[in-house]
Amino acid sequence: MADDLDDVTDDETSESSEALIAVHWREEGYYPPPAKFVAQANASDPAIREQFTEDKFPDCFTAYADLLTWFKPWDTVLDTSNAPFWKWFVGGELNASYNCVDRHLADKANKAALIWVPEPESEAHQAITYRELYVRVNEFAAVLKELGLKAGDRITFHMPMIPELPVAMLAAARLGIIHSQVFAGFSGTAAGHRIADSGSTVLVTVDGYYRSGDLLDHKVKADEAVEAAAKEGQQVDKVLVFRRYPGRYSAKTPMVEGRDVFVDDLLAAHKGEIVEPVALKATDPLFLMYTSGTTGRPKGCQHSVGGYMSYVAGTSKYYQDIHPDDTYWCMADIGWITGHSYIVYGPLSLGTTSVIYEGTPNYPDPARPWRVAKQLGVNIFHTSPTSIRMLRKVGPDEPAKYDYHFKHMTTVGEPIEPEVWRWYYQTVGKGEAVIVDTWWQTETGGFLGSTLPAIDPMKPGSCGPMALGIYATILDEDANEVPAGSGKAGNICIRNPWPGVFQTIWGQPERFVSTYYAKYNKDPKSTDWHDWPYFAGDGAVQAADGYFRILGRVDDVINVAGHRLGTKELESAALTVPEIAEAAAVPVVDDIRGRVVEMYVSLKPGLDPSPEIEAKVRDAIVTDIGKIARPKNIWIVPDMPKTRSGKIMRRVIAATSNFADTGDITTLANPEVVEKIREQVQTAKRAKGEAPRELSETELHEIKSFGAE
Ligand code: 6R9
Repeated sequence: MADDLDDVTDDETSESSEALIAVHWREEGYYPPPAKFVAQANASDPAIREQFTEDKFPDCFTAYADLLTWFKPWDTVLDTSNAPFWKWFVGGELNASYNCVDRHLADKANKAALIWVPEPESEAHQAITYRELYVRVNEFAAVLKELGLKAGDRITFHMPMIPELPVAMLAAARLGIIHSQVFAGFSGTAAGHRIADSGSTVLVTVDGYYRSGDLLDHKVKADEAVEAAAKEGQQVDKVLVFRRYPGRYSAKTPMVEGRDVFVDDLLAAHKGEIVEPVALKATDPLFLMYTSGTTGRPKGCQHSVGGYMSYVAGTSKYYQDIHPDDTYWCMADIGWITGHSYIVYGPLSLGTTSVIYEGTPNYPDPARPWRVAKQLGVNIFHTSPTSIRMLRKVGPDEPAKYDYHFKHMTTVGEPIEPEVWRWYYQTVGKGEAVIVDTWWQTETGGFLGSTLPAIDPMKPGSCGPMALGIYATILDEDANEVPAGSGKAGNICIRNPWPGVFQTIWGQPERFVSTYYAKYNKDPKSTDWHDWPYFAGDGAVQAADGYFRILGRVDDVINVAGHRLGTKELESAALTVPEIAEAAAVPVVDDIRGRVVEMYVSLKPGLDPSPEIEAKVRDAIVTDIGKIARPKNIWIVPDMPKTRSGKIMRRVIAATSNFADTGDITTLANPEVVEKIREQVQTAKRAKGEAPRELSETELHEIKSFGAE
């Protein structure tokens, strides 16, 4: 990626032209949206597109901003004067918490805002009305205020899928405190890095939560997080601990005197307290969401109050087709951007009922989601290809046994195979539900590519056209446009700013520009948005019908079950093991999780490979990042294949792990090592029954060009 261009050698530049490959895939047939869906849809008139054509940009997006309640209207829709740090709705003032909670009290006070489904089926679900949400958000805001937190301060949450998480988010948002929620499955150390990067002095956590039938001790991770943050010079003064069962401590890890406090104890002093929502500038930050990139340091993507809220409200209305009377269930985790935008801020801003599920989809059996759907009357369902593949594998016939009816379903996070799409459509959706395959990113705040559900026909495997007001293009390495219907792939870019786009990388503005905008910008001084295409870091092809098909990352990021892991993060974790001299992470195609990680490591001189060293590497990765990053295999190899300039050729080992052709290796400094590694790895994999099925054209392309740029 652009921020690594300095050390690109000749070997790499010649390979990057591989981004421009011919992609042949079978053209899939179209599926029209069901008539019943069309009849009730928020957007059913194709004329809506005309309101968002390029000549109406940027004013077209006021239609999204108008879905919110503003304390003060904006003067300028889009200010480009400090390009590419776009400012939306300048002069406007609003509050996200007010928009998601207070404004619904007039007509929806007794309607459920959230329905929380605990993982144990013996525990009843809990409906939280908009009035109750109002009370809880205000009380927790009072706690935050008492701690001295104010607008512009940062606070880190390391919380699982319990209602206290959206309550805490909305309480922070009420005061303008910038929240940074770290996925609960990430390790304490990973949370600690993010605490340090954001400069948070308060960590909010919970004693325990259920995952696959176990009540996990989560508090232990807070201790690790505080320690990791301290190592980076960031002191955490307070750890606020919610209790999974109020009044009863569910963790084994002791509370730290003076630092750790139970939230239910603190709340007692603030019963019924009201904290007025702060009128924030539209351009003030709402939250940070960390994601992985090409370097080891995670990127804190900073999202704005006004632009972000407008964009998630607008896309929730037109693309999720949310009406206030719907029961909407997004099975993603709030620890990811999908949960922020499409469990919390989008749905609640529209006053709907949003379901939150604590546990794993297949607990205690793969029919759980369908029982929940039936019991709660869910009619909009949102999940990832990984979950769909898993439910299809372990319970292909379960949906038919349950009387639920979805009108709308979403898939997000990774490309979905047409076969898997068809099972989702026919079996989960019973042929009654429309599907949107939404392509977007942590950075983009909301959907970029998707069909308009009542207007555009669906095509399995393609996300469809770009969303309203998003003008995309596919560029080759020389910034030439790759035409639709050419069958060629390139880098997908968005030519224009949109309200949901992140404002910067927290504390790394240069990286923001170099990673996302420098690649195709020809005039760094320009304040004309036309000069700043947004480089998404995904490969894509556009068919003759205008539909986009996303092929996957073009950078060193591995998408495991829809979650981005940076190779550098994985490798630096492995390198914390004293025996390790070099480490390289590569993706391996996996039928359920899309991709999984395999690590290659070489040892310091004089050391011999051993299962203990392997275990140390595995533990280091789980400790530093979390279980999600646990490598499928760790290969201790005699040497890494390298270029003459000494760079590890990840594409060669990626090909080896995937039983693909290693391609041209004559330019390597040590070509002889390739055969040795192949013999070692593939023999061991065959013995474990891990030889993969034949790879598709696009999978092959990703593997063979992995780490090329
Ligand atoms: C929302 C989210 C972003 C990366 C993105 C792309 C992949 C997401 C996709 C998809 C194909 C889709 N991706 N949605 N690929 N089809 N519908 O997932 O954000 O975690 O930041 O990941 O995920 O590669 O660049 P994030």
